[in-house]
Amino acid sequence: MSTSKQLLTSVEMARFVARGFLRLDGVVPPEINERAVAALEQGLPGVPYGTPLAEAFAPDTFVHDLLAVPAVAGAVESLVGPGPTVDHHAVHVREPHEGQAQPLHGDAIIDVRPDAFDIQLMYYPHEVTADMGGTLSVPGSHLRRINETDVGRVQNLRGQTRLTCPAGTVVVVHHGIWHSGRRNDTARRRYMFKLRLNPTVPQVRLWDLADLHDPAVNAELGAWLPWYEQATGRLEIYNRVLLWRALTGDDTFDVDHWVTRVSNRPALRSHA
Ligand SMILES: O=C(O)CCC(=O)C(=O)O
Repeated sequence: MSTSKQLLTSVEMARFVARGFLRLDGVVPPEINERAVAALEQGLPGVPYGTPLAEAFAPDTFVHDLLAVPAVAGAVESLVGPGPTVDHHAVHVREPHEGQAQPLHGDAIIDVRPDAFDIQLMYYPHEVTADMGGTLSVPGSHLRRINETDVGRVQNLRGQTRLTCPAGTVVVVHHGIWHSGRRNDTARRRYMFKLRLNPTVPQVRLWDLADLHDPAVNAELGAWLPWYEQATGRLEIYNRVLLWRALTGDDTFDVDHWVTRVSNRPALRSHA
């Protein structure tokens, strides 16, 4: 296994900005997964809010080794930069034959920061099959700001995904993504370890910029998702442009002139 960080490409960053998540399937080696399952069964000690990530987990813990996996380290650095702090972590269990699912929710009250976001790592140390209560999420929902479970009455949205994955999968999500743990119809506990990280640096041009001008970046940022309404869905694209401008420092970037048009405020000229 390579030990260096694998930074995200611009196309991957644009996909994250558009969809609110990034899947890293099976990137964590079996040895770490086995230690993780044993640790999650026991429960993990808490970490005070704001602890520097580098100090939060001792070198002999699975979390320390999880964060050193090059694909994970590269995604974290690309999205929140060096030196993030721990917001909180949690062990999410879907109990065997629990009989119910969680309501759809976002892990945030309405959060209108235009130029900063937190990430959450969702780590699945064992395989998650279709009947095991994999996390349901709604691609492209992260910029539709909601207040926690206020969307709990929503049952199904076109394009939602219910996670199935191999052992050792990490899904990195924007803090605003709508999601819920589903019903586990198996006899086995389903574990997921969640770690929320706060940036401590401006989230500007932190990834591998080699493909910044690849047309695929624009295609990702303009992608229409199946649950978007004809009119309101336009606001998702608009908000992606604002976030991409913040992340790149390029305040001329646009998709279809939408942000440029409404930012146009010619200054009054003084007449001599
Ligand atoms: O258990 C799951 O799949 C998701 C749980 C979760 O992320 C939450 O409760 O916020």
